[in-house]
Amino acid sequence: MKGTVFEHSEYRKRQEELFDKLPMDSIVILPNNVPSIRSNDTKYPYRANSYLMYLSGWEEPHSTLVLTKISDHTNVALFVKPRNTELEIWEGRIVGVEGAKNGWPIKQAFPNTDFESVMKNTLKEISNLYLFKGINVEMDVLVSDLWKGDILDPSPYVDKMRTIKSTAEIEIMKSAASIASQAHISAMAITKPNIGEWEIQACIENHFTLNRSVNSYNPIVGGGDNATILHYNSNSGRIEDNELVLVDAGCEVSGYASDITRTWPVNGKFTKSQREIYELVLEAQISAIGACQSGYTWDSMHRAASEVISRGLIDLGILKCSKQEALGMNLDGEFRKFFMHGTGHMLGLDVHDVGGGRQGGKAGPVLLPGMIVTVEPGLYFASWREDIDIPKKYSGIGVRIEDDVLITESGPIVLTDGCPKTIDEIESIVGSAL
Ligand SMILES: [Mn+2]
Repeated sequence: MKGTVFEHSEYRKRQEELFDKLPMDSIVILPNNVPSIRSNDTKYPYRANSYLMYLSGWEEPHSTLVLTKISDHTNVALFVKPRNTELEIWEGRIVGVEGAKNGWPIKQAFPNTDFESVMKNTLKEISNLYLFKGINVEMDVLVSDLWKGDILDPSPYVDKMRTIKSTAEIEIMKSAASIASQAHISAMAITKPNIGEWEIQACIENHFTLNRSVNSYNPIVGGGDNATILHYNSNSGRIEDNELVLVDAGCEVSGYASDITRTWPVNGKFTKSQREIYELVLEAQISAIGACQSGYTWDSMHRAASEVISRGLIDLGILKCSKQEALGMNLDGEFRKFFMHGTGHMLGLDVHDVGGGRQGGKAGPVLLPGMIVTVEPGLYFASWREDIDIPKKYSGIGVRIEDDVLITESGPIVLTDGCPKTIDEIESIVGSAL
């Protein structure tokens, strides 16, 4: 049975850091995700809650982590599903109470059936109750029955910790980045005109599985106009000879995500119009990566990307307005018609990880060494949009380029730099495996 991803000392350090932030006589309750049904009695693949993995390394469902700090004495307890031979014959081995106590960074383990009675006693001694709400509805209801005071939210404390990745976390994220980079290269290499979007998806997922990782989100493979749908994921179209394909796919290794987008021509050669848009997005992306500096505010990368995009849209004759109108007072100008999302997000246990900011005109949090962010500007010219008036040669083009970037004292490190993004590199790889 598999144990924790990291040394126990790493989890204990995280628990201590949380205890330091809690007032005296506090309890933190953190249930695991509830398994969800796909169809009749088959379930979706189970994924443990990111906070629970972060604080304890525990992954089994029907479990709850409880941290208490009562007059200077701290305790970490886990309520778990008890061993059960009959159930284990069908569903696999269960770690159980003894196993949890011996193999996980906790002080006490109880069967989950004891949760309510243990809580009734513990709650008599505490004054502040923190609950990770919205993870398990039954738990939310039970806690509000047992506790009549305010229910506090512990997530801001842990979110702040989760934004700064440890050396061990960075190592895992490097490996997720490198597997996903290779997957994109393999997909480029088998691409040819008339390929099905699903064939590119299959190539990428095959690479993930062979490297013992899973999707960190459903891959987006959009050819031609489908590339202009931001969350397209039916991946069911064929891609014609002169079209681009946009592939947004990342994997998860030991709970940690990578997130890469590349856009390439299915026939291996960018047309002049495709090249103009691609080069503009690439310039914006490189400029935004340059803004991933320790001490810069969250909005810096979006500002850098938006400035390049705004200027470029004017130069290409797509926007017919001043630079100021294109950019807008709060990065909300005309360019938003074609670049309608943010430039990036935090990356970690969640693909859209905790601790980032909104990307409008607000400064947001300060970037610090150990943070990992994505940088992913894009431009989308859907041919079906009636609200835009653009040169016909750009109609049906969607381009996004996304890398995963580690902030360090000495500047940004692109973890996904194994994945080619220059026009020359891409043109030499597309179709090379055929
Ligand atoms: Mn992303």
